[in-house]
Amino acid sequence: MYPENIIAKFQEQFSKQASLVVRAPGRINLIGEHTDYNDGFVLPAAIDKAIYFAIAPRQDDTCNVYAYDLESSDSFSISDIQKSTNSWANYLIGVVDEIQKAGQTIKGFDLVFGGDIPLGAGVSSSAAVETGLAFALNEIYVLGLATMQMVKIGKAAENNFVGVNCGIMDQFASMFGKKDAVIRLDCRSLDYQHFPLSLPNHTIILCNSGVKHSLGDSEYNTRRLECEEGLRILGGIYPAVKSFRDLTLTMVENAKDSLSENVYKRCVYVVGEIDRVVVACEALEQNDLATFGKKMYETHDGLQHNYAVSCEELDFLVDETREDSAVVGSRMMGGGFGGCTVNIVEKSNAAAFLQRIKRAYQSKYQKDLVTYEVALTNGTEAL
Ligand code: GAF
Repeated sequence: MYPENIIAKFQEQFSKQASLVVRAPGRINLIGEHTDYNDGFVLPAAIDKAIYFAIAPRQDDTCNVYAYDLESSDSFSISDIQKSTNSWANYLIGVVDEIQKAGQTIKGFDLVFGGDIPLGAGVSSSAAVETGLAFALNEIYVLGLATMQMVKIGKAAENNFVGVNCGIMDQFASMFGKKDAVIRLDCRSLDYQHFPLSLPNHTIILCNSGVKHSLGDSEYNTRRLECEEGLRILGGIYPAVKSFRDLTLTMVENAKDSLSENVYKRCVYVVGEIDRVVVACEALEQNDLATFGKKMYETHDGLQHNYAVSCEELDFLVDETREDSAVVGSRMMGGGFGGCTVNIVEKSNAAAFLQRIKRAYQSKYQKDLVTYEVALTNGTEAL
């Protein structure tokens, strides 16, 4: 049971006690997909699935790290930062690198980490690893980093060391999560607001397609480049446009002939999605779940047809909910090409929904559908 197993493993591995235990949660995102790196809005929340860290400082430059769930260890020096052949270790090494690049002085550490965030399921296990280590190093070496700085260090580790050009949402949600609340983040100004999410009659269920396409990371980076190209061309046509936030669908439509078909579709999606988050948040404030759910379906349709980051299994899972009156909204979540759908489902009908969708998935793909009912929790914290 986490984190006791992590703490015990630390003792066994290093024959001493950990000086700090940290919990860094995964995240869901209710709406606002692929908008974070396009200056848009997102609506994520930290969840009750997390990576736990047992850590102690060392006097020398050595970092001994052990991945509990993978039963794999690695070792590196803070004074000789290089990529590891263990891909999991690169999330940690990247954080150490970015902390040092930020001008902070640290020494080595001993670390055991692991948790119950499903890997490759689009619930940000990697961001949790990054923010958790940034938080832990900030504590044990009393660095005095602001919370947003730690978020940026985690993101920079992923961008510069791991090589995924992600936006800020995942690290932000893992760090800034709050119990029973979603967070509306303006990714341009980094202003944010916690929205209490009280769903007395509904529950949030993730359906894990179990699919992880290896092309996901490279396609993610390609989408970013397509968006940059779109913005560059549209900025040339409309000189006042500095960001996707300055565009309307009519403006994109009127410039259609200047854009390649793919770039046009990406721009239509992004401009539409930024607007959807605004409307969905207003609906949430008015307890208008029906409108919120409708926006979730529109997001999925956009991700499937215009942004082209869905896959057959995710489309199947969403389509299965469309005629189910117990489901308010459903869509693929996260970067795409696999992972989970997020569903808002009536509590009283949740069991029947789960039984039906699991049976349908099994019969279509001969695969067990793993599902999670999630609760919204605080962000990264010392235990
Ligand atoms: C991944 C990225 F890490 C996020 O920054 C975000 O872009 C998301 O995909 C899509 O909304 O989780």
